[in-house]
Amino acid sequence: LMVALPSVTLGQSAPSPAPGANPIVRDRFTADPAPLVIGDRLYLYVGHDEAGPGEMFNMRDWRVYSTTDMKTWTDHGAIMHVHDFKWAKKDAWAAQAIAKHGKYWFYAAVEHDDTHPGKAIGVAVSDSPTGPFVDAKGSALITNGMTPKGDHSWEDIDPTVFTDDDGTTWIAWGNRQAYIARLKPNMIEIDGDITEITPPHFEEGPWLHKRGDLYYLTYASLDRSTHENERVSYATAPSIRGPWTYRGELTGSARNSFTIHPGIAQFRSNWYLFLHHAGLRIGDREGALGRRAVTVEYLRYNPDGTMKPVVQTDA
Ligand code: FUB
Repeated sequence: LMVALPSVTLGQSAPSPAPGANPIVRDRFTADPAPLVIGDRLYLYVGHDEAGPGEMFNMRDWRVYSTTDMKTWTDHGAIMHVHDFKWAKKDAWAAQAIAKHGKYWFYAAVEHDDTHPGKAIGVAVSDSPTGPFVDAKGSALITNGMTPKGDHSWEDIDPTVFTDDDGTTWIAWGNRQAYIARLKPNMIEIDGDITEITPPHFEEGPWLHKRGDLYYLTYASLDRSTHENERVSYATAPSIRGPWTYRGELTGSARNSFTIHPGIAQFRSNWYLFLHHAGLRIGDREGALGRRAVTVEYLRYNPDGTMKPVVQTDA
């Protein structure tokens, strides 16, 4: 006998409406959302998708939007162009900003020039969350060859930065392998070892956050045996140094963008999960792998600290 079960797994909460209309930005294609809360305002750093026919990605600058109510958004424009990193060739890929020492630090993945072929991570700085940001180091913070494994040229992407209660800022990143390292107080140098922390099915897009006593490593996961799109999965730990315990999937498969790229923030009393999909159409331009749209959903926790499943909504 087959019994039709509700699509929501028992013990999990039903999907709840998104906090505002999705996608957040409708007049251009945006990707790789990275929230940063400063006082009563949430800033959202995004990549800017401009892929044309036959192009996988075409990303040249980063933009920032902000909100005070999660419904209406202010467009602060482009905050940095990929060529503002003089050593970068192209590809303004995923980034995250963090506040420290009264400044705003912006960590971003790009394609390095031919002196260090492959993806690399740069760091830029500004006095304002809305920029303009300038290269803080004059060279890459992380380049090919620095990591313990380093088996492919696009490994050093998708930086996430997190300041622990003791004031130490950590950076995690990676593609197929996830790495973590401490940043020096100057924010522009790695301090000590780079450690591999790859959780199950890790693909890319790590995001570090803490709630209560628990540390979370949330990421885009890919089960290579299923040929599905990325999902969001996560692990938790009692300390930023681990050990990390895999907690399973947070979302279903990305609808149509292949990538999904999580970003998490607490704003006022709620927690939010930012993602992207490829469901936006602008004029005759359809959404695609390289024409994405950032979205936001409520993020809720169980009493044991695990996160309730999130369904990506359209509105
Ligand atoms: O946006 C370019 C790349 O696609 C990012 O670095 C990945 O996380 C994926 O979203």
